[in-house]
Amino acid sequence: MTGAGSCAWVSDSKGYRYDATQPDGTAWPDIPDCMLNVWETVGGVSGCPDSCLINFYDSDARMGLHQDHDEADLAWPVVSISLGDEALFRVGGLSRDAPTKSIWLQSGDVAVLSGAARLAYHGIDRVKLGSSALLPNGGRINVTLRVAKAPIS
Ligand code: MD6
Ligand code: FE
Repeated sequence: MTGAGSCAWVSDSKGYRYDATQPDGTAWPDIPDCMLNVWETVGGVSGCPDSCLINFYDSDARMGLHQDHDEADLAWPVVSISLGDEALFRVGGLSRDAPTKSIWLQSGDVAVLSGAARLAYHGIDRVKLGSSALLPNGGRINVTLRVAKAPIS
């Protein structure tokens, strides 16, 4: 896991949070323009994300059902870009026990959680190793763009 932008996600002995610096105290790199372009194209909002999370999944990585609710203003969308091996994405409703649907996300697919779906429970059930040739050693990279604290103009 790593990040970019004016704040990104860290986990340490103090817990999980958005932080303005990396664990070694240095600033996060800028969010790449190619990622900002995706946000502009699909986000449907004016104002840029201040936070970009970059997660690597190996063949047995999973992400349990969760809501993205740690951002200051939930009116902003979350935009998620899938790269590399296909992943089985499960999305449900506003309660953990609501019915869910599953969809295979392929490299280049973009998922947006916004509006009524902004707080939908979602997760990754599995990654299909070797289903994409993008990464030399396989696996999947998920990039999520968010306005975590305040939009960048
Ligand atoms: C993933 N995605 O695709 C995990 N969150 O690896 C997320 O947790 C996610 O796809 C918010 C909005 C879209 C997402
Ligand atoms: Fe999420």
